[in-house]
Order: sequence, then structure tokens, then C-alpha cells
Amino acid sequence: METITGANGCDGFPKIKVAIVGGGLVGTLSACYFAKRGHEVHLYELRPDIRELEHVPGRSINLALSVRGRAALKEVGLEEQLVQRHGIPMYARMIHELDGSTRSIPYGKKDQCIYSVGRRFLNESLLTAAEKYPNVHCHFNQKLVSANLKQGQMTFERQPSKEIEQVEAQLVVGADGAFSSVRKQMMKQPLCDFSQTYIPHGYLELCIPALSDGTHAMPKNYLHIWPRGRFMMIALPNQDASWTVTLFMPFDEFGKLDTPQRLLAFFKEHFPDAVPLIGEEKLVSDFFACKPSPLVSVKCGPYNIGDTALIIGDAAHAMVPFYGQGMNAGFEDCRLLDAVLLKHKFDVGPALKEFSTTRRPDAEAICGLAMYNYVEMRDLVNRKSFLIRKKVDSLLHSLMPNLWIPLYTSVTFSHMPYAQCIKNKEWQDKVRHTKQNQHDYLINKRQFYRS
Ligand code: FAD
Ligand code: EGO
Repeated sequence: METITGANGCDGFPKIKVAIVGGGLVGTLSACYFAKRGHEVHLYELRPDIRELEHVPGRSINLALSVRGRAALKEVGLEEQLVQRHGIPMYARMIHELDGSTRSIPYGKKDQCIYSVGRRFLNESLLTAAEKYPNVHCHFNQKLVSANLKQGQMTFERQPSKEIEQVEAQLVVGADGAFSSVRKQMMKQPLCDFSQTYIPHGYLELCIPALSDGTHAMPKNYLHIWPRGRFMMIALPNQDASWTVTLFMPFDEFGKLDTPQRLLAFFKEHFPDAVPLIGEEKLVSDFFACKPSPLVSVKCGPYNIGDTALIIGDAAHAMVPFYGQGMNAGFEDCRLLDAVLLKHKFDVGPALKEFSTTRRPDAEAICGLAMYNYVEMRDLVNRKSFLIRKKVDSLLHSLMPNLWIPLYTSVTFSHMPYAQCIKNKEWQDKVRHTKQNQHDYLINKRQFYRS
């Protein structure tokens, strides 16, 4: 086996051949991490090189990037370029009431924010960053069709010719998304768990165009939310001063909006202030230009097969998007995997085993939290309670910043393991429910933490 020499803090460690399946957000970042440690990386992506495409089909145009995702980008030197320079900070949520009035509640202290980033920009930049390493080799138009993961053997089908190619690697990393082929191969093994759940809601993306003077049509540095119970809509800002608007709604409701008249009547009833911003004509044409997409949640495990295969990102833990954490969790996977490999001095078997056993409870926790948020936002009878809860939480947090950490804050603005975030919330619920003992409870807890 060759050994690495270089300034990566891993001189003398074994250098391996890694095949990463999936050149989406997580696969490309993972390629950077393995390349940084000097490994030989081959990235296989089903689609063509998106940098050469005019239009990229697929999901969500922009995403909310928070602390976990940023920390993972930082370790491969990309945080500054991708987030600070390109991302649009959102310092607060802005809630749109039915009557068109808005209120905002900050995410935290003055500089605490999440960033809106374009998916395409992120993916292209990550590809370019990966390719800057001489030890990274990208293979586009390659679809994994089968694999013997114990042997590290993969079969790819070149698109669109369907030519077959056999490939071998010491480690196969599946970062091929929610419908992962690597996972399918893995789940053929005994003792591998798998479950997936589709929710009744689908989503559809619309657009609020830039104003004629090239500025944003709504206050720019906010995550805009229209909470309407069964219907939810959000908007995240884009660099070109437009907004990507995402409508979440049950499929059967989507089905009812089958004419421009019904669509406009629906929007005027539920989202009246958004209609002039989108424009009636554009609303109709954009809405009927595409079908709503489904939302799936996936839990499975273990994430590895011995020392030859691992799944990360959506392949391991796809979640519904109601926490804005899917990509963040996938990026965090890359950072934690690197740390655990380093800890085990690139002894891959024990490292993968530790990654799988420690990461799984946290991944399942964020999948659960995202689903919980979906149910909560959907079922909130009185939307005002959203505001009250957020206000009370943020007041308690400002009074006791180290003691009272709202769930959204621990998930979005800290590195607290996701499972720990739930424990922290359970404690808070207890406190809330024993109001008369609230004071005592806090005092006890404080003494507990101080001792
Ligand atoms: P993907 O991005 O799905 O990439 C998988 C790649 O693998 C693709 O390029 C695909 O072409 C390739 N591939 C698939 N099969 C094969 C095969 N057989 N062979 C070779 N290649 C293959 N997350 C956030 O953090 N913040 C948000 O605000 C947010 N908003 C979201 C909004 C919506 C509507 C949705 C649906 C998701 C959102 N997410 C968000 C989640 C986020 O999109 C995902 O978690 C993230 O894209 C996962 O990245 P990935 O690389 O694991 O998978
Ligand atoms: C009561 C009601 C308690 C994604 C609502 C808690 C999610 C949930 C989809 C927002 C922000 C990034 C998002 C908040 C809550 C992204 C997010 C939130 C949505 C929908 C989203 C918040 C993309 C939940 N973060 N969030 O507190 O601002 O609160 F509305 Cl539908």
C-alpha cells in the first residue's frame, strides 16, 4: 500500500481508492474530504456535468444553509466563498398573516442567521473544488446499476448509450440520494433495516420575480413563511433578486386546482398578498408547467458493510424538508466521517463501524424532528400559537442563553448532536407543563449544571 506524504496531518497513513457514487451536494463535498487526505477518489454521477447544462432539472432551487453545513464546508476551505460571499443571510422568519400583515421574529442574537444558497451554484462550486485536487477523477453519465459491495465491485451503465463498465474500489461511498442504488444493494444483506414513508403533502416551486429596478420584491434578509395549517408556503431569496416560493400541500388538494380560475381563487383566498408579487399570469403558467413532487422520509441502517461500503447524506437519512436540515445533516456526515477516519488512523473497518453506530441515532433524531415539525405546522389550529411559542422561547433564551436553548436554535445554530437536541426539548416541555414549579425547576437545573 502506498502512503501519503504532504501537509494534511495524515502522513504515513494508508492511501486508498475510494469510489463515491453520486455527485450531488454530499458526494462532491465528501470527494473534497477524501481528496484532502490524499486518497484516490473516483466520483460517479448519473447526470451529465451540470456545469455544462443550460437547465438543470430537479429539486429545490435554493436551500437554507446553517451552522452544521457551514462548519463542514469550512474544513475544506469553502465556507468563505460559498456562504459568506454568495449566500443571502436570513436573520429572522417573517410570518405572513392572512390579512397580508407581517411580523418577524429574529433567529437569535444580531449576527445569528441562516443563509439562502442556490443548489446549482453550490453543486457546481463543489464539483469545481473537488476537481482542483489532482487525485479526484469525475465520471459523468455513469449510472450505478449493480454492485457487490463486500468485494468493492460496481457496475455502471453509461448514459445514454447503456454501455456497461465494471469498476473496483477499496471503499464505496453511496451519496446517491433518497432513492439510493447503493443502499438498495446494501439492504440485500441480512440484518439491514430499512423503512420509508411518503407524506400526503407534495411541493411545488413558484417564483417571485425581481422588481424592475433589480431589487427584491419583499424584505430580503428573511425566511418568509405563510403558515396556513394544511397549506404552507415559504420563500427564500435568490442572488438575482428573485424569490423561490415553495408551496406544500396535500396531493389531493393539488389535484383540485385544475383550472387557472380555481388556482387564482385558491391563492386569493389563502395567500392574497403573494398574488401581485408573483403576478397572476406567471402564477398560472409556472403552476401548470410542473407537477408537484413527493416528499419521502427514509430510515435505515447500519450505514456500512464492513470496511468496503458506506452510505451518507440522503442515501442514509432522507427527511421531509420541514426543518431545513437535510443538506446540513449530509454535510455534517462528511465532517464527522473524516474525523472518525482520522481518529482510527484510516483503519477503515473500525472507523465505518463507529460512524454508523454513532451517527444513526442522530440521523434518526433529525428525521423525526423534521416529521414532527411537519405535523405541528400542519395541525396548528391557531397559527398565533406559532408566534407566541417562538416569542416565549426567544425571550427565555435571551434571559438564560446557556440554560434555555429553543429546539430550533439547538438544531440550527449549534453542533449539539441531534438526539441531544430532542432530550433538551423534552426537558423544556416538562418545564412548560409544570408552570407552578417552573421557578424551582430552573433553579435546580442551574445548580445541576453548575455543580
Ligand atoms: P442528492 O442531492 O439527491 O444527490 C444525489 C446524486 O446522486 C444526484 O446528483 C443523482 O443524480 C446521483 N445519483 C442518483 N442515483 C445514482 C446512480 N444510480 N448512479 C450514479 N449517480 C446517482 N436541506 C437543507 O439543509 N436546507 C434546506 O433548506 C432544504 N430544503 C429542501 C427543500 C426541498 C423541497 C427538498 C426536497 C429538500 C430540501 N433539503 C434541504 C434537503 C436537501 O435537498 C438534501 O438533503 C440534499 O440534496 C441531499 O444531498 P445528497 O447529495 O445526499 O443527495
Ligand atoms: C410551531 C410552528 C413551532 C421549511 C412551526 C415550530 C422550519 C420550521 C419548510 C420552514 C424555520 C429552514 C422551513 C422555522 C415551527 C427552512 C424552518 C420553523 C417552513 C417550511 C425552514 C422557524 C427551509 C417550525 N428553516 N425552516 O422557526 O422559523 O419553525 F415553514 Cl413549511
